[in-house]
Amino acid sequence: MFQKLFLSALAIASIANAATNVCNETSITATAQSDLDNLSGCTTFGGDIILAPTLTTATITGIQTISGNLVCNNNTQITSISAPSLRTIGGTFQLTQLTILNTLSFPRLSSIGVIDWVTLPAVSGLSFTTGVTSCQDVTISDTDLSSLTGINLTTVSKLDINNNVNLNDIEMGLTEATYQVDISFNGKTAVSFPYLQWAYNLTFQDVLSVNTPVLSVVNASYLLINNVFNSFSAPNLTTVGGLSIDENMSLTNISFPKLTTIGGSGLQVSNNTKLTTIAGFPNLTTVNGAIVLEGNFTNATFPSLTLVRGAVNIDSDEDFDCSSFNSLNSQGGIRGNDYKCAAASTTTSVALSATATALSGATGASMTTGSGTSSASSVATSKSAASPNLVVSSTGFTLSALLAAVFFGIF
Ligand SMILES: *[C@@H]1O[C@H](CO)[C@@H](O)[C@H](O)[C@H]1NC(C)=O
Ligand SMILES: *[C@@H]1O[C@H](CO)[C@@H](O)[C@H](O)[C@H]1NC(C)=O
Ligand SMILES: *[C@@H]1O[C@H](CO)[C@@H](O)[C@H](O)[C@H]1NC(C)=O
Ligand SMILES: *[C@@H]1O[C@H](CO)[C@@H](O)[C@H](O)[C@H]1NC(C)=O
Ligand SMILES: *[C@@H]1O[C@H](CO)[C@@H](O)[C@H](O)[C@H]1NC(C)=O
Ligand SMILES: *[C@@H]1O[C@H](CO)[C@@H](O)[C@H](O)[C@H]1NC(C)=O
Ligand SMILES: *[C@@H]1O[C@H](CO)[C@@H](O)[C@H](O)[C@H]1NC(C)=O
Ligand SMILES: *[C@@H]1O[C@H](CO)[C@@H](O)[C@H](O)[C@H]1NC(C)=O
Ligand SMILES: *[C@@H]1O[C@H](CO)[C@@H](O)[C@H](O)[C@H]1NC(C)=O
Ligand SMILES: *[C@@H]1O[C@H](CO)[C@@H](O)[C@H](O)[C@H]1NC(C)=O
Ligand SMILES: CC(=O)N[C@H]1CO[C@H](CO)[C@@H](O)[C@@H]1O
Repeated sequence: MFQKLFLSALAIASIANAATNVCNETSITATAQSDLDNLSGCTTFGGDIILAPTLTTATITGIQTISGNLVCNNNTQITSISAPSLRTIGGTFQLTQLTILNTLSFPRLSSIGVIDWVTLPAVSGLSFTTGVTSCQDVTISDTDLSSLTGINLTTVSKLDINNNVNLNDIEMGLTEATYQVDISFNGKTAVSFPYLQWAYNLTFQDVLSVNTPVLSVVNASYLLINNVFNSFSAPNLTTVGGLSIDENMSLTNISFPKLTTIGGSGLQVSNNTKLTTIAGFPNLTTVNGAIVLEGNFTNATFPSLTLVRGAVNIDSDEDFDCSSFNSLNSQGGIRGNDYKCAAASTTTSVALSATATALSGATGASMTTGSGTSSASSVATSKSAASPNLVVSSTGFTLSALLAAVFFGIF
């Protein structure tokens, strides 16, 4: 009786020990389901699990934590990956080039180090019942997902969601994004981050709508390019490092009611075909970089703007009255090296090097001069002729050269 118990205890100890050994491998490559079954006694697997291209399905039973990575790459025959008890992947959950994978079943998974999913064209939904609430770095590209239901993060470093052509809805409880959010080239996606307070860098391209009601700071740049919305509002945004609103063909209305400061990357509003009035910046006082405005606009009003530390380049294909910018310039409010305002009927072009020098107290900068002549199609305005440094030019330099040199260098 005692001997029997003793032997059982030994047997249990030796099984536990064997389990511990296999559980502490730094990496296992599973070429068949039986290789995964070997690990079913491990509550925690200490290393990486790599699913080989020979697998057609994979089920990871028993394991609650994978300390390392879970990887499946370049497998053209796997249809399903599931892990009924898995809660945590400490490293990277990497899935790339899995052409017929259609089932990802991770009902208890809640925490992942990094999500890196690229080219999963048959993955149209996630069976993540509990839902992932912790992940610092997410890349999801080229999947068939229509929503990110099952992934709802409160903080993230990087969120890069691109080329998911059926993705029409992204909603997350994000409060801060410490490095980058880039939502580009998906389906016509409605993006909603109702709790997002700040983001280091934000890019939205090809999206249907953006809802960020409490966003107050974008530290670096905020890019809105090629989107489908006809109206855009950032109701609580006070500070942005740079703001670029380009080629949103349907856009008629923008609203940044609390925006007071734009940083060194400046402001660009370009080629938004239907944006005939550039308004919506009632409180913008300071731009620490350049301003570039291009397109079919007749008005551009910045009632509080007093200081632009970079250049100002305005190019309208319509009748546009440069006078408010001319007076900002003549009052010394434009500190960059160049000021140009060109419209269908008006061109004002000023090299400000000397002015900037005078204002900053520096020496040695030379004043750039234009050709000094007016062509038939461009009439020099006289509103800012009071400035002693004003040089009127119609052909002295091209806007594109200025853009390339002055603006894109900064962005
Ligand atoms: C396996 O890892 C666990 C936890 O890290 C540790 O307690 C145990 O001693 C390790 N066992 C072996 C055989 O390395
Ligand atoms: C799983 O166990 C079998 C039998 O013990 C062994 O042959 C195989 O190598 C193991 N697989 C792995 C990945 O360790
Ligand atoms: C997938 O396979 C291609 C071609 O065989 C190879 O170039 C690529 O590095 C592989 N990718 C991964 C992630 O293993
Ligand atoms: C995401 O999480 C937030 C809380 O962080 C919650 O309010 C929201 O309902 C969740 N959204 C979804 C779609 O589960
Ligand atoms: C911001 O994101 C854009 C692309 O989304 C990138 O090109 C740029 O380098 C980022 N800027 C910073 C300051 O991180
Ligand atoms: C970005 O802005 C937020 C909010 O003001 C601030 O808490 C954070 O430290 C800033 N991050 C960087 C890298 O500047
Ligand atoms: C503009 O700024 C002023 C002063 O900071 C503030 O009182 C006002 O409420 C702001 N306007 C809006 C629309 O936020
Ligand atoms: C705006 O359109 C003009 C004329 O087509 C082009 O030269 C310029 O590069 C465009 N700007 C941007 C930012 O796309
Ligand atoms: C200005 O509008 C015309 C048509 O009205 C369009 O062809 C042109 O592309 C527009 N220019 C810009 C920069 O959007
Ligand atoms: C746009 O400009 C025209 C002509 O300068 C002016 O009559 C009109 O009031 C302006 N509209 C806005 C919204 O500023
Ligand atoms: C609805 C709409 O007009 N969307 C346009 C936004 O801008 C891009 C190009 O800049 C167009 O391709 C879209 O059609």
